[in-house]
Amino acid sequence: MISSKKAIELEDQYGAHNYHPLPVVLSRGKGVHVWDSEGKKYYDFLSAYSAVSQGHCHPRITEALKTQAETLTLTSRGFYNNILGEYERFVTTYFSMDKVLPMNTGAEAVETAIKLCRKWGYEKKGIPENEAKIIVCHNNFHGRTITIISFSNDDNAKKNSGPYTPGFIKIPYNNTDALAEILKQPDITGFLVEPIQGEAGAIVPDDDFISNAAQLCKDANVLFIADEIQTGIARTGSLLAICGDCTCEGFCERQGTYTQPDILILGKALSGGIYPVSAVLASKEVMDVLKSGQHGSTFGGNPLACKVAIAALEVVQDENLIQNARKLGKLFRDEMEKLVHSYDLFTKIRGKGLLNALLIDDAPDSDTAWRFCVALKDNGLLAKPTHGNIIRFAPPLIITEEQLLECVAIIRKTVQNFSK
Ligand code: IF1
Repeated sequence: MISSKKAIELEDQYGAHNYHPLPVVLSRGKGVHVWDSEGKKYYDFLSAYSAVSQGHCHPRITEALKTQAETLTLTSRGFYNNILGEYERFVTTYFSMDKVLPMNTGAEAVETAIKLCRKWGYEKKGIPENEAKIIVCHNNFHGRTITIISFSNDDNAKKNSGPYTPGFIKIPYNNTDALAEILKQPDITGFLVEPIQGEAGAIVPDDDFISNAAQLCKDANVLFIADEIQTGIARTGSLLAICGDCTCEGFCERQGTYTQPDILILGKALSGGIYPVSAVLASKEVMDVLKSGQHGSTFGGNPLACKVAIAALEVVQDENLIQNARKLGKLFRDEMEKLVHSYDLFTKIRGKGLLNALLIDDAPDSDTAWRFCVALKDNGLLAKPTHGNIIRFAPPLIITEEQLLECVAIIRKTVQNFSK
């Protein structure tokens, strides 16, 4: 196996420099742990941005992958296959939606949802051709394609990639008055929103923001589009973040303030990080505006992806990951609150379930959060800053209480020996 140093050199020489990774080279993962090329073990508190929620290399999911990989991996949609229909029934039932359009990456699914929403606007709502508008929120993150960055305010991802896609209106996040005002405008076809803004730093809106927003959209005949790519599938202590304060003890008894979206976008943990799988789910009325030849992708809905996704979702249900994320997320924030009160370096901990973020007391353009993550790495815990001075903490949802408390101890030990 090549050394970490050599691996970094190769990426530097032959790879695009579109990332700035923490200086660690991973070569193995199992459960909540990863190992670097020299064999050092770490807790993974990034979980590939919530994709590895079921833990690295979960045996049930890898077994599903291996078995299907030796049977039939890809047929294209030029033919039927014996797995897709089974998956479509499974995933629509799992999320109580009528129909699914299977894709591969999250950004692809977001683009699909935008296309679907616009088409519905023209063909069902009667919006004049090319006039449809979709409302989005400031500081959103929905991917990095040209259309998606067209409505981003992250200049780093946006600059010098115009001309931008028109037809999007930005409003402040967590502001139903601003939404209500914009909804008075004509030609609005959808509202695309993250139920919790992940990349912005685990921004949790008011408890009633999502349900109020969905109601306002319903009253205005506008599609409510939930991007649950990062917040969905048990990450925030409910099946979906739009479930609100879930109290389910079993699997999704639809308690709490569940808000049914018109379009639901999933990705990441839909495959447990084993394979790129994303999905757009919608009501029959919305999904049926797409006719043959109007959308799709070579790998979308391939048998391998479908089997992996079924296994990944079964793990979430069978291992009670919703309840574990809810319980251990609260424990993590309670323990971190003690550190916030004890150390000036920490100004705030926020989040829901096991999607949390720690605010570091320094300027967003400082390297303090980065240096703290490097110090955490040296102490055996991997995490990464989102924007500047915010560190995201998002372990796999299979983490145990004992492991979580060990990680809190690592964070405590690190801050005790850290100087700004
Ligand atoms: C990277 C950020 C997180 C997402 C939401 C769509 C997508 C994402 C809510 C697109 C993807 C990933 C992308 C990943 C880092 C990570 C990320 F830092 F980029 F912003 F999580 F916050 N909607 N988020 O979070 O899904 O096309 O990536 O499958 O390295 O770019 P994708």
